[in-house]
Amino acid sequence: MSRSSTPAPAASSSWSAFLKSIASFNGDLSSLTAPPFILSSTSLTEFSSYWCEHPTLFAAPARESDPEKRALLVLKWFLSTLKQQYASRSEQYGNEKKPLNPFLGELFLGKWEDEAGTTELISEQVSHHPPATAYSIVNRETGTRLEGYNAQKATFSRTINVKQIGHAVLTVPYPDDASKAPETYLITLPSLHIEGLIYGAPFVELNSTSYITSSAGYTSKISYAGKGWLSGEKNSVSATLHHEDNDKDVLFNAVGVWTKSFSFYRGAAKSNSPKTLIETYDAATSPGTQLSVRPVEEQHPLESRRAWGKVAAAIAKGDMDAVGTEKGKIEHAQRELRAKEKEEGRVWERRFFSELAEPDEVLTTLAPRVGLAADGDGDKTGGLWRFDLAKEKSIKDAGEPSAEEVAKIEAELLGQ
Ligand code: HC3
Repeated sequence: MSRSSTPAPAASSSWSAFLKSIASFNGDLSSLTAPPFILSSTSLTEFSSYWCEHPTLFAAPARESDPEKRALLVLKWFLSTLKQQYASRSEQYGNEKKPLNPFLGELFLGKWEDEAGTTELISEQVSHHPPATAYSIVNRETGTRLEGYNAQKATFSRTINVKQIGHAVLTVPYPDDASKAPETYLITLPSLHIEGLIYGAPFVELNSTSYITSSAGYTSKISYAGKGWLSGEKNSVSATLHHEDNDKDVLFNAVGVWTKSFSFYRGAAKSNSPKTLIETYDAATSPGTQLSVRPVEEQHPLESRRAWGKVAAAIAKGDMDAVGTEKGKIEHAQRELRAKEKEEGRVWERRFFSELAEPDEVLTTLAPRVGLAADGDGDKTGGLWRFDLAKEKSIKDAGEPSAEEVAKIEAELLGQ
């Protein structure tokens, strides 16, 4: 559906009903009943891959030894992820759809292979009520690791406004010096709202501010604005980078449009000139690396594309009865499983992530600088989640599940 065209008559009436319904919804996006034509067959667990469309930019800070330049490279990588995260699904026409709401334990696994080496992604739905997705992305060549989790809290006022809850932690080793403790960067997530709803052509605009602060003392403050917000161009971004010892001394700044190009300058924005320009990053001419995902038939039964395969096929055919039936099977099996667990006094064992019982050192030291709760907002995300290397090892050691195990999982967890 293009932004210039209005929805077809049948779609148009269900769209009006949808608009009416969102004006009074309860803040849980997964409970939104969207009309069929706005349903996506992609699950939210897949969105974790958006952090690493450019593995070379992701791994670049670990190849640099100067702390100030490392912090700037982290900012560059972060800004480069925005286009994929927030605009890749609807850049031109405004057709942001409603993603599939992952079931507890759903997985999305993949890897990128390019000049940065192998970079692996593990994404897992670690909570269903409230919905929260955790992820780990590791570049094997440099040891750079990103881990995090996120949930969304939505409110309605003029449009859908989404506050992202959660954070990410980037661990960046020093090049050729294993004795030096890696740096950690705490990354907060921007708020967003949906534009174009009234025209039946939704797309994401970012707003407010997010931060990246590091154990070496560098903090980036990133501000987002859109058309109609302040006075700016659609998808405007500006950022400053300072050291905590002197927050008035802006070491670098960046300015531009996150879907197009942005430039990095030395010093504060007021002195930006060709002389202070360091480089310009052009999102449009920076092709990303394709994530590779195993063929569906080789995937673990809880992997997203395999588990939702029948639902996705029904969405593609526009067969809404089949969508309802197939989704219903998974939802029913999941409800049964939760009831059984409750009865037996058990909880679902997450495969790759564990809930942190102790206060997290990264959060304790860095969260106060950027207004994050030191408990990682675990009460709103079903827990404070961290990647569990021991679990990853035991899964690797155990190897692939047998045909009997696959059939059991499909029956008990997915109702297949
Ligand atoms: C709000 C959103 C779901 C959440 C998406 C998140 C925040 C997920 C984590 C990623 O790292 C970044 C990200 C990008 C886009 C966010 C989605 C945009 C729209 C979607 C809503 C649930 C859909 C609302 C339905 C409709 C029809 C209005 O588009």
